[in-house]
Amino acid sequence: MVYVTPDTAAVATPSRARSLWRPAAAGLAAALAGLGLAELTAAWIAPGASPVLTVGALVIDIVPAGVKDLVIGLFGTADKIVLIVTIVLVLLVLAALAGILESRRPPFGRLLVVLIGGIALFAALSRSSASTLDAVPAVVAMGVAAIALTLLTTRLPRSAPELAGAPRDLNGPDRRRFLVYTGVTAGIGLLALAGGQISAAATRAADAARALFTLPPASVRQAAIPAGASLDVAGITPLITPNADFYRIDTALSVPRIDPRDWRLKITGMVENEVEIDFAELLALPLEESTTTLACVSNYVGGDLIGNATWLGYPIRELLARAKPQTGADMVLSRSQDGFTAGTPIEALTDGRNAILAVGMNGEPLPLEHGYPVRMVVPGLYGYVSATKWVVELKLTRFADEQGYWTPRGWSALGPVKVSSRIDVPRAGTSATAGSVVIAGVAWSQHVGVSAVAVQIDDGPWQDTTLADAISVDTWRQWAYTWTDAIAGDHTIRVRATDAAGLVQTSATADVAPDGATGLHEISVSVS
Ligand SMILES: Nc1nc2c(c(=O)[nH]1)N[C@H]1C(S)=C(S)[C@@H](COP(=O)(O)O)O[C@H]1N2
Ligand SMILES: [Mo]
Repeated sequence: MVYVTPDTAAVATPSRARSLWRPAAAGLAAALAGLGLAELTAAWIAPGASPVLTVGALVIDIVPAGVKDLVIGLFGTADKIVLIVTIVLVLLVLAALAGILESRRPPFGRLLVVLIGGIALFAALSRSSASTLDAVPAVVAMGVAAIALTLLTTRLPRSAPELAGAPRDLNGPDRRRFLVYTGVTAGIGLLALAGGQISAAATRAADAARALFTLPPASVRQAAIPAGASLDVAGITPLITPNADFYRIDTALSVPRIDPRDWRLKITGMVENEVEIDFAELLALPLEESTTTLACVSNYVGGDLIGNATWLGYPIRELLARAKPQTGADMVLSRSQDGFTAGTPIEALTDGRNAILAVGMNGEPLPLEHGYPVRMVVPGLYGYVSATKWVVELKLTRFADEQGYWTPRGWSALGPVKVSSRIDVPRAGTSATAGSVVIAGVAWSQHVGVSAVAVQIDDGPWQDTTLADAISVDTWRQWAYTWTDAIAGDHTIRVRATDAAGLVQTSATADVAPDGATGLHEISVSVS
């Protein structure tokens, strides 16, 4: 057989482009076939090991926090789609390169394929919940792509006659055969890719159906929410965040899908008795309802990575009491099915607050993306050190010995929520009509409680606002203030909360890392 040689490209300028695009197309088709069959395999036998998603998870794990924050800032919640599209684009560029390499310097194209496959294999197996089955999609990708690449590049139309000055018939049998092979290979890849998506969607639908089971009634009901806890102000954040609007933060590219019949929680580590409990046993315990505001440490001042829900669950302290922690243990390292961990002080789980293993959220089973079937909710602590979703293990240990997922990545081992407040109306940057303008929002200091909220207009004095009734110290409180003499012009409005311990929200700004943002939420409004 005759390969397109670098000499061909160098000498025969008109055929140079042709001599590049055909091998590139061969590489692309080989990659599509490999990727498609690998994604299909993943959807069938290893739902957690989709090569694109596991490589994406690897990227999330290794990129520096600063880059992550930048990307989240740029693309908001589209960040995962952007990541997946980027991975696919990089793959396609490398695939074209592999085709060109293989046509000129075999076997370097195949070596590149093996290298890419090796990265996918590493990504699949480095997940903490990885099983040997998870290696299969990456191996399929590597094998299929390498074989397809070899077959296609050895069927490239011969270019020697072009070099000899006698251009081939470009519609000749070699070219047609090459096009057919390439087209069929790419077609198989696309069909497999589509099949994988359909199969994954079917799994998702089945899991959603399973999630529609009926929750048992609460043994301890949440005390009725006082009527005065909600202020009648248009545009204010609702007191209870609907599940569909609840912020979502996690490191999981594909939501873990746990069959509740398979779910088990183990309490391990520094305990007298290891405890294991399954889902039916958990549901049979006296479940309690409690309303708790959950906040993310990455919530910047004025941001919306915070939500308030009524959770149904079982107190973690009761299960810890069964396990009998040994003296010296000061941390519960909770682990999710997908490997995320959070280190929570035992104190916060046993001091009587509503620290629960939650199964329900606002009257529904936990939505899949909020931790179905079981997650932790601990009032007073940021989610990254307490709110493990898809939780499967509680390990009693010591802060001196172990760290939760985010701690080695630049976040504090301890994450108590900081007192903060936010202006929801008027919306930042909007205009208002001169005269009477209602300013309103929410303020929080979980497990301490909010005792006062004040606003400042331009550089005027701080004015006390009207606080709605509290549900409990664990939830945010709405507040409102009527600005009676708003005059035309541009104005700045600031808000400041004071917690029940007398701590006034600081105006000193701090970044979200390592333990939560500080500063005052400030908006600009133009009055006309
Ligand atoms: N399994 C798992 N649980 C997790 C996380 C995660 O990445 N994986 N992120 C935590 C963080 S940082 C936050 S703020 C809360 C968010 O919970 P939500 O998505 O239900 O709002 O979940 C916590 N629990
Ligand atoms: Mo978070």
